[in-house]
Amino acid sequence: MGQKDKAEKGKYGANEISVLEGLEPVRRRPGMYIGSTGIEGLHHLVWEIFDNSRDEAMGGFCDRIEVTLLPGNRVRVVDNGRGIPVDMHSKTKVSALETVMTTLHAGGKFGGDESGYKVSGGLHGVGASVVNALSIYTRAEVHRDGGHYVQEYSQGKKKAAVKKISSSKANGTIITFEPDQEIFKQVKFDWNTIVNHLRQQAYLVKGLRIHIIDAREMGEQVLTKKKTDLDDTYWFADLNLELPSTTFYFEGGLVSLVSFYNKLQKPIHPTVFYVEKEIDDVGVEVALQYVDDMQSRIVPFANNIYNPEGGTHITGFKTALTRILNTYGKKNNLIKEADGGFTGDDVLEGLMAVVSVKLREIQFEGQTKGKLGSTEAQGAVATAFGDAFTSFLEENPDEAKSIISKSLLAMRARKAAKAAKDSVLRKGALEGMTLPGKLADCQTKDAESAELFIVEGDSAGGTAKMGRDRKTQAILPLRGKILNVERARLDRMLGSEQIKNLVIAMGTSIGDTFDLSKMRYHKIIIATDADVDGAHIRTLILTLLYRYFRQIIDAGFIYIAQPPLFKIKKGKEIFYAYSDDERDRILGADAPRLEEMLTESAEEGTVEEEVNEEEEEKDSKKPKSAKIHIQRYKGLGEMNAEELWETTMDPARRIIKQVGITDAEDANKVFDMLMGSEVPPRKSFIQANAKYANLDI
Ligand code: 0RA
Repeated sequence: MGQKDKAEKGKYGANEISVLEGLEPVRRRPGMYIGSTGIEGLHHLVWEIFDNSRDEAMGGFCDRIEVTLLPGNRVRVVDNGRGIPVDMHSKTKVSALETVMTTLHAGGKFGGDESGYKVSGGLHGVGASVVNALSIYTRAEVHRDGGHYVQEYSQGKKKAAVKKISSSKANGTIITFEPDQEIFKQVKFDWNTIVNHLRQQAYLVKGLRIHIIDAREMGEQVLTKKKTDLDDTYWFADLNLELPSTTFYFEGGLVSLVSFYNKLQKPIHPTVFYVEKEIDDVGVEVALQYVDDMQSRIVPFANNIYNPEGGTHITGFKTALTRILNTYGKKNNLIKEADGGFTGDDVLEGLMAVVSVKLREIQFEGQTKGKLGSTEAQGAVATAFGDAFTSFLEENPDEAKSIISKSLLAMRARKAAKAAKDSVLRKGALEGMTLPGKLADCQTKDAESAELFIVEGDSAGGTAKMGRDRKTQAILPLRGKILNVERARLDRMLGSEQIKNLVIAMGTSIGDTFDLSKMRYHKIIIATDADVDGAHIRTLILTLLYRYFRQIIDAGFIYIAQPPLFKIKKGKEIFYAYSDDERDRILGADAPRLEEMLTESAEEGTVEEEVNEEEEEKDSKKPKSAKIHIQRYKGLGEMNAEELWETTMDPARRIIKQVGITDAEDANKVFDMLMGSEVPPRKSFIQANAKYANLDI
């Protein structure tokens, strides 16, 4: 259930709740309420129940929460808050507890609750009914008003009325639930997922103690026996059960979180900056510390929900940070006139920050809660953080100096990188260079008929040299590995031997002295393998051309080779297939059977299978077909010189695709994406996009 729904319903008191819906919609469309019925949705149930207790803690009514994984897929969440009210609701004539647990959107104020924290006040228990609806068993226990009250449910329906089972001096709520296997694909809670989520929550609510216990391996009766001598809202954590368990308690809140993140780092100033302030109804909390590192990390939360894509609060934070460091630096003569000023990126280097906002009405951008959209957060963070950070710098001049020095360092590095790049691009950087030794040039000096094949790897390069028409075709092998290693910065690549080789071979020079008329080949043909590395190298070359040699693309000089994927021998005849479809067309009636064999052993690379001729003969309707032999090419290196010539290089028979500016533009975008630090998305992206479109034959 979204925070927005909670917030909206929060405007109504218990007696004013007009729309009390049953829980059927939740069971009909669980995804709408918990995101999915997969592993994430399953854990969402725990978060929903936990959030209710956490909200109670944020209101200052509770300082301890315990989450236990029980045998039989049950989860038990205990808090020592006020307890969900159990008194009669004047309109529905049922216990407020029952209303909270069995009706949708029942998040009104109960028992005159005016005191809660603005985010949580009066919004309690909203998600509980959703969890209840999706559980085959739920038990709600409340310790409140001198009694211990209990009600049980199945699939959101109560089994009986709320019952007082004993007296109790305690206060608090215990919810035990067992997810319904009819709803969830797999009911298996993940210990690490739960621990990581709850650790983060412990940091966000300072002073809150959170116990997590894994009692899944323990007999239920042991737990029941042990409880007798304890307080009614009993804590398994106090029972010495010798179970896997962990407790989180961070007095420092976000300051502790920043210190935790920086545990393995070298801070460049001792104090973790911290501010907590409310501006125009927006609660703002920021903690930060700079470390001796190039990376930066800003961790954003809105109403304690992590926002991996940032949003308005982060925009406000970054703007204020840049402005304030510039103002302070200039005012105190730490930034010289000639330095200009810090950019947004300069002040981020080495920064570790947590930004957390609390809003009454929360809006996210897009489908997920990944990005905060609430506009008021931007100004509130900028003001609250800005004022406090200015004071911090003024009160701690030594720390201020360290931070400014760090940003100055980043700024100078940025300027040096730009100067280095400019100097490569400057007049004559490549002048007087001789043609690279790696290049096997062609004989003709007539650029119009000359072609340059860029081939992946020395071995394919060797084959291409043997297979080519040396009169018009030049070969430049590129080593794939180097390009991968040096992918970090394009401008740095211009310093790489391999890229230099390519630029010198083309003859046009680069930057100010670029001259299209000096182009030595009017066809540059990129021939990389049909795999991930090949796609990567192709992207890199296209990006380089897009950024520094756009005129060459516009002139139509760039092509991509299209080697065949299969070689098919039918008796004495040889066919090459450039796609799966084409392979099937060539195979004709034999296709289905071969398809099977291919997919079975495709992982091994080369597949060589023959159709069983005896089986063929059994099928009397079909004429006896010839012996069939099929080979899948994974790379150019698998072909011999003759095959490479016939299929990929011979102008009369080959297929090549001309690269247009939009292809290069796309490559440029992909290149930017590939620079991200996460490997799996990069890899899958390349794999998904490794095929070409629009073939010119
Ligand atoms: C409504 C009103 C009050 C507390 C709660 C709900 C409440 C809900 C949950 C759910 C889990 N733990 C909870 N603890 C409290 C306040 C009633 C009052 O004013 O005393």
